[in-house]
Amino acid sequence: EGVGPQEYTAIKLEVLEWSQEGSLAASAIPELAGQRIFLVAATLRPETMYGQTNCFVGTGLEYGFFQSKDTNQVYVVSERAARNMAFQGLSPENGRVVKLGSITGQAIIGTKVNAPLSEYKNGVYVLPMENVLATKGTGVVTSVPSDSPDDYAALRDLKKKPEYYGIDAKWVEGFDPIPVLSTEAYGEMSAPVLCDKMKVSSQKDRIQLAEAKEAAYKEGFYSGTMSIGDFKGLPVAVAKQMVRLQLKECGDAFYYAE
Ligand code: A2H
Repeated sequence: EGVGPQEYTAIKLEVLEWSQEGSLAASAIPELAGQRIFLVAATLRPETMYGQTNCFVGTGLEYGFFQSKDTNQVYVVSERAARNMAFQGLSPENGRVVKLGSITGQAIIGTKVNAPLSEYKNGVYVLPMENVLATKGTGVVTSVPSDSPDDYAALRDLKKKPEYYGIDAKWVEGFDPIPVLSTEAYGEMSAPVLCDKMKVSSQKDRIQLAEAKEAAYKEGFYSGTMSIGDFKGLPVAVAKQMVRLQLKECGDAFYYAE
Protein backbone atom coordinates (compact mmCIF):
# COMPACT_ATOMS: atom_id res chain seq x y z
CA GLU A 1 0.00 0.00 0.00
CA GLY A 2 1.46 3.29 -0.97
CA VAL A 3 1.15 5.81 -3.71
CA GLY A 4 -0.30 4.78 -7.03
CA PRO A 5 -3.08 2.39 -7.88
CA GLN A 6 -3.27 -1.14 -6.53
CA GLU A 7 -3.57 -3.63 -9.42
CA TYR A 8 -5.69 -6.50 -8.21
CA THR A 9 -6.64 -9.73 -9.90
CA ALA A 10 -10.38 -10.19 -9.39
CA ILE A 11 -11.09 -13.91 -8.99
CA LYS A 12 -14.58 -15.13 -9.94
CA LEU A 13 -15.89 -17.69 -7.45
CA GLU A 14 -19.12 -19.04 -8.91
CA VAL A 15 -21.93 -19.91 -6.53
CA LEU A 16 -22.50 -23.68 -6.68
CA GLU A 17 -24.93 -24.00 -3.79
CA TRP A 18 -26.42 -21.21 -1.68
CA SER A 19 -26.58 -21.26 2.10
CA GLN A 20 -30.16 -21.37 3.42
CA GLU A 21 -30.27 -17.62 4.05
CA GLY A 22 -28.48 -16.85 0.81
CA SER A 23 -30.95 -18.94 -1.14
CA LEU A 24 -33.86 -16.99 0.36
CA ALA A 25 -32.23 -13.65 -0.42
CA ALA A 26 -31.32 -14.63 -3.99
CA SER A 27 -34.67 -16.18 -4.86
CA ALA A 28 -36.42 -12.96 -3.80
CA ILE A 29 -34.67 -11.17 -6.70
CA PRO A 30 -36.40 -12.17 -9.96
CA GLU A 31 -33.63 -10.65 -12.15
CA LEU A 32 -31.17 -13.29 -10.87
CA ALA A 33 -33.13 -16.17 -12.40
CA GLY A 34 -31.16 -17.93 -15.12
CA GLN A 35 -27.97 -16.00 -14.41
CA ARG A 36 -24.60 -17.23 -13.16
CA ILE A 37 -23.63 -15.58 -9.87
CA PHE A 38 -20.02 -15.02 -8.78
CA LEU A 39 -18.48 -13.79 -5.55
CA VAL A 40 -15.55 -11.70 -6.76
CA ALA A 41 -12.40 -11.65 -4.60
CA ALA A 42 -9.58 -9.12 -5.09
CA THR A 43 -6.09 -10.60 -4.68
CA LEU A 44 -2.49 -9.44 -5.05
CA ARG A 45 -1.26 -13.05 -5.16
CA PRO A 46 -2.87 -14.75 -8.20
CA GLU A 47 -0.06 -17.35 -8.26
CA THR A 48 -1.30 -18.76 -4.96
CA MET A 49 -4.83 -19.60 -6.18
CA TYR A 50 -3.99 -23.35 -6.30
CA GLY A 51 -4.08 -23.24 -2.50
CA GLN A 52 -7.55 -21.73 -1.97
CA THR A 53 -9.38 -23.53 0.86
CA ASN A 54 -12.35 -21.19 1.40
CA CYS A 55 -13.60 -17.67 0.82
CA PHE A 56 -14.05 -14.95 3.46
CA VAL A 57 -16.63 -12.18 3.82
CA GLY A 58 -17.37 -9.76 6.66
CA THR A 59 -20.59 -10.75 8.45
CA GLY A 60 -21.50 -7.12 9.15
CA LEU A 61 -20.81 -5.89 5.63
CA GLU A 62 -23.37 -5.30 2.91
CA TYR A 63 -22.91 -6.68 -0.60
CA GLY A 64 -24.82 -6.10 -3.80
CA PHE A 65 -25.74 -8.20 -6.83
CA PHE A 66 -24.40 -6.28 -9.83
CA GLN A 67 -24.98 -7.06 -13.48
CA SER A 68 -21.60 -7.53 -15.20
CA LYS A 69 -20.61 -6.69 -18.76
CA ASP A 70 -20.77 -10.40 -19.58
CA THR A 71 -24.26 -11.62 -20.49
CA ASN A 72 -25.98 -13.57 -17.72
CA GLN A 73 -23.21 -12.99 -15.22
CA VAL A 74 -23.77 -11.24 -11.90
CA TYR A 75 -21.05 -10.15 -9.47
CA VAL A 76 -21.44 -10.06 -5.69
CA VAL A 77 -19.20 -7.25 -4.39
CA SER A 78 -19.37 -4.13 -2.23
CA GLU A 79 -21.19 -1.12 -3.66
CA ARG A 80 -17.91 0.80 -3.57
CA ALA A 81 -16.16 -1.81 -5.72
CA ALA A 82 -19.09 -2.00 -8.16
CA ARG A 83 -18.86 1.75 -8.73
CA ASN A 84 -15.13 1.52 -9.42
CA MET A 85 -15.72 -1.43 -11.74
CA ALA A 86 -18.29 0.55 -13.73
CA PHE A 87 -15.51 3.00 -14.62
CA GLN A 88 -13.23 0.17 -15.74
CA GLY A 89 -15.50 -1.26 -18.41
CA LEU A 90 -16.77 -4.08 -16.20
CA SER A 91 -20.45 -3.09 -16.04
CA PRO A 92 -23.02 -3.19 -18.87
CA GLU A 93 -22.52 0.51 -19.62
CA ASN A 94 -19.48 2.65 -18.85
CA GLY A 95 -19.83 4.58 -15.59
CA ARG A 96 -23.23 3.07 -14.76
CA VAL A 97 -23.87 0.49 -12.05
CA VAL A 98 -26.75 -1.97 -12.52
CA LYS A 99 -27.68 -3.15 -9.04
CA LEU A 100 -30.18 -6.00 -8.86
CA GLY A 101 -30.40 -6.34 -5.08
CA SER A 102 -28.39 -6.69 -1.92
CA ILE A 103 -27.37 -9.30 0.65
CA THR A 104 -25.52 -9.23 3.98
CA GLY A 105 -22.23 -11.01 4.49
CA GLN A 106 -23.92 -13.05 7.24
CA ALA A 107 -26.43 -14.47 4.75
CA ILE A 108 -23.67 -15.63 2.40
CA ILE A 109 -21.85 -17.70 5.07
CA GLY A 110 -22.01 -21.42 4.26
CA THR A 111 -22.49 -20.90 0.53
CA LYS A 112 -20.45 -23.27 -1.62
CA VAL A 113 -18.42 -21.66 -4.41
CA ASN A 114 -16.05 -22.84 -7.12
CA ALA A 115 -12.50 -21.55 -6.51
CA PRO A 116 -10.63 -21.42 -9.85
CA LEU A 117 -7.38 -23.46 -9.89
CA SER A 118 -7.92 -24.68 -6.34
CA GLU A 119 -7.01 -28.25 -5.50
CA TYR A 120 -10.42 -28.43 -3.80
CA LYS A 121 -12.23 -29.17 -7.06
CA ASN A 122 -15.68 -29.76 -5.60
CA GLY A 123 -15.90 -26.24 -4.22
CA VAL A 124 -15.07 -24.42 -1.01
CA TYR A 125 -17.23 -22.62 1.56
CA VAL A 126 -17.78 -18.97 2.36
CA LEU A 127 -16.74 -18.29 5.97
CA PRO A 128 -16.59 -15.29 8.32
CA MET A 129 -13.41 -13.27 8.94
CA GLU A 130 -13.29 -10.41 11.42
CA ASN A 131 -10.85 -8.20 9.59
CA VAL A 132 -12.46 -7.87 6.17
CA LEU A 133 -12.38 -4.17 5.35
CA ALA A 134 -15.30 -2.55 3.51
CA THR A 135 -12.86 0.03 2.13
CA LYS A 136 -10.53 -2.33 0.27
CA GLY A 137 -10.96 -4.46 -2.83
CA THR A 138 -14.40 -6.02 -3.25
CA GLY A 139 -15.03 -6.94 0.41
CA VAL A 140 -14.61 -10.59 -0.63
CA VAL A 141 -11.29 -12.27 0.22
CA THR A 142 -10.25 -15.62 -1.15
CA SER A 143 -8.35 -17.63 1.42
CA VAL A 144 -4.92 -19.19 0.92
CA PRO A 145 -3.78 -20.34 4.38
CA SER A 146 -0.44 -21.74 3.13
CA ASP A 147 0.79 -18.27 2.15
CA SER A 148 -1.42 -15.67 3.84
CA PRO A 149 -0.96 -15.34 7.62
CA ASP A 150 -4.34 -13.55 7.94
CA ASP A 151 -6.10 -16.41 6.17
CA TYR A 152 -4.24 -19.07 8.16
CA ALA A 153 -5.04 -17.43 11.52
CA ALA A 154 -8.72 -16.95 10.66
CA LEU A 155 -9.17 -20.51 9.33
CA ARG A 156 -7.44 -21.93 12.41
CA ASP A 157 -9.81 -19.96 14.68
CA LEU A 158 -12.79 -21.37 12.80
CA LYS A 159 -11.46 -24.93 13.02
CA LYS A 160 -10.91 -24.57 16.78
CA LYS A 161 -14.33 -23.12 17.58
CA PRO A 162 -16.85 -23.62 14.78
CA GLU A 163 -19.84 -23.25 17.13
CA TYR A 164 -18.53 -19.95 18.52
CA TYR A 165 -18.33 -18.56 14.98
CA GLY A 166 -21.72 -19.98 14.07
CA ILE A 167 -20.47 -22.22 11.29
CA ASP A 168 -20.94 -25.90 10.47
CA ALA A 169 -17.72 -27.85 11.26
CA LYS A 170 -18.09 -29.57 7.85
CA TRP A 171 -17.32 -26.28 6.12
CA VAL A 172 -13.74 -26.37 7.46
CA GLU A 173 -13.09 -30.10 8.03
CA GLY A 174 -10.64 -31.46 5.48
CA PHE A 175 -9.93 -28.01 4.06
CA ASP A 176 -6.26 -27.74 4.98
CA PRO A 177 -3.40 -25.61 3.62
CA ILE A 178 -1.92 -26.89 0.36
CA PRO A 179 1.74 -26.27 -0.62
CA VAL A 180 1.83 -23.78 -3.48
CA LEU A 181 5.36 -22.44 -3.46
CA SER A 182 8.55 -23.02 -1.55
CA THR A 183 11.09 -20.62 -0.10
CA GLU A 184 14.45 -21.23 1.51
CA ALA A 185 13.53 -19.41 4.71
CA TYR A 186 10.06 -20.89 5.39
CA GLY A 187 9.71 -24.05 3.29
CA GLU A 188 6.36 -24.85 1.68
CA MET A 189 4.07 -23.41 4.35
CA SER A 190 5.19 -19.86 4.95
CA ALA A 191 2.02 -18.66 6.71
CA PRO A 192 1.82 -21.43 9.35
CA VAL A 193 5.60 -21.20 9.94
CA LEU A 194 5.50 -17.41 10.33
CA CYS A 195 2.39 -17.46 12.53
CA ASP A 196 4.26 -19.83 14.89
CA LYS A 197 7.42 -17.77 14.76
CA MET A 198 5.61 -14.47 15.46
CA LYS A 199 3.41 -16.16 18.09
CA VAL A 200 0.12 -15.33 16.39
CA SER A 201 -2.57 -16.89 18.58
CA SER A 202 -5.67 -15.69 16.73
CA GLN A 203 -6.90 -13.44 13.94
CA LYS A 204 -7.08 -10.64 16.53
CA ASP A 205 -3.26 -10.41 16.80
CA ARG A 206 -3.04 -7.61 14.25
CA ILE A 207 0.50 -6.43 15.03
CA GLN A 208 2.13 -9.87 14.80
CA LEU A 209 0.05 -10.63 11.71
CA ALA A 210 1.24 -7.48 9.97
CA GLU A 211 4.85 -8.58 10.57
CA ALA A 212 4.19 -12.12 9.41
CA LYS A 213 2.44 -10.82 6.29
CA GLU A 214 5.35 -8.60 5.34
CA ALA A 215 7.88 -11.42 5.78
CA ALA A 216 5.78 -13.98 3.85
CA TYR A 217 5.18 -11.59 0.99
CA LYS A 218 8.82 -10.58 0.54
CA GLU A 219 10.26 -14.05 0.86
CA GLY A 220 7.62 -15.53 -1.46
CA PHE A 221 8.04 -12.92 -4.15
CA TYR A 222 11.83 -12.61 -4.14
CA SER A 223 12.93 -16.17 -3.43
CA GLY A 224 9.88 -18.40 -3.96
CA THR A 225 9.62 -21.21 -6.51
CA MET A 226 6.28 -22.64 -7.65
CA SER A 227 5.54 -26.17 -6.32
CA ILE A 228 2.33 -26.78 -8.28
CA GLY A 229 0.49 -26.05 -11.50
CA ASP A 230 1.49 -25.21 -15.07
CA PHE A 231 4.40 -23.02 -13.92
CA LYS A 232 5.85 -25.45 -11.38
CA GLY A 233 9.60 -24.87 -10.94
CA LEU A 234 9.47 -21.24 -12.08
CA PRO A 235 10.25 -18.31 -9.80
CA VAL A 236 7.15 -16.84 -8.15
CA ALA A 237 7.95 -13.38 -9.56
CA VAL A 238 7.68 -14.83 -13.08
CA ALA A 239 4.76 -17.22 -12.51
CA LYS A 240 2.68 -14.45 -10.94
CA GLN A 241 2.10 -12.70 -14.28
CA MET A 242 1.61 -15.99 -16.13
CA VAL A 243 -1.05 -17.31 -13.77
CA ARG A 244 -2.73 -13.91 -13.80
CA LEU A 245 -2.94 -13.89 -17.58
CA GLN A 246 -4.10 -17.51 -17.74
CA LEU A 247 -6.90 -16.83 -15.25
CA LYS A 248 -8.02 -13.80 -17.25
CA GLU A 249 -7.85 -15.57 -20.60
CA CYS A 250 -10.06 -18.43 -19.46
CA GLY A 251 -12.62 -16.06 -17.97
CA ASP A 252 -12.02 -17.01 -14.34
CA ALA A 253 -10.67 -13.56 -13.46
CA PHE A 254 -10.40 -9.96 -14.61
CA TYR A 255 -8.13 -7.08 -13.77
CA TYR A 256 -9.35 -4.49 -11.31
CA ALA A 257 -7.52 -1.41 -10.01
CA GLU A 258 -8.22 1.06 -7.21
B1 A2H B 1 -4.34 -11.42 -0.71
P1 A2H B 1 -3.65 -4.52 0.06
CL1 A2H B 1 -1.71 -15.74 -0.41
N1 A2H B 1 -10.11 -6.71 3.66
O1 A2H B 1 -4.79 -12.52 -1.58
C1 A2H B 1 -9.02 -7.37 4.12
N2 A2H B 1 -8.14 -7.98 3.31
C2 A2H B 1 -8.37 -7.93 1.99
C3 A2H B 1 -9.48 -7.28 1.44
C4 A2H B 1 -10.39 -6.66 2.35
N3 A2H B 1 -11.48 -6.01 1.92
N4 A2H B 1 -9.46 -7.40 0.10
C5 A2H B 1 -8.35 -8.12 -0.19
N5 A2H B 1 -7.69 -8.45 0.94
C6 A2H B 1 -6.45 -9.23 1.09
C7 A2H B 1 -4.11 -13.77 -1.28
C8 A2H B 1 -2.95 -13.34 -0.44
C9 A2H B 1 -3.06 -12.00 -0.10
C10 A2H B 1 -1.86 -14.08 -0.03
C11 A2H B 1 -0.88 -13.48 0.74
C12 A2H B 1 -1.00 -12.14 1.11
C13 A2H B 1 -2.11 -11.39 0.69
C14 A2H B 1 -5.03 -14.72 -0.59
N6 A2H B 1 -5.77 -14.12 0.47
O2 A2H B 1 -2.26 -10.09 1.02
O3 A2H B 1 -3.84 -3.81 1.35
C15 A2H B 1 -6.15 -10.11 -0.10
O4 A2H B 1 -5.35 -11.19 0.29
C16 A2H B 1 -1.28 -9.48 1.84
C17 A2H B 1 -1.30 -7.99 1.66
O5 A2H B 1 -4.48 -3.98 -1.07
C18 A2H B 1 -5.24 -9.27 -1.01
O6 A2H B 1 -4.26 -10.19 -1.50
O7 A2H B 1 -2.20 -4.64 -0.24
C19 A2H B 1 -4.65 -8.25 -0.06
O8 A2H B 1 -5.36 -8.32 1.18
C20 A2H B 1 -4.72 -6.84 -0.59
O9 A2H B 1 -4.19 -5.99 0.37
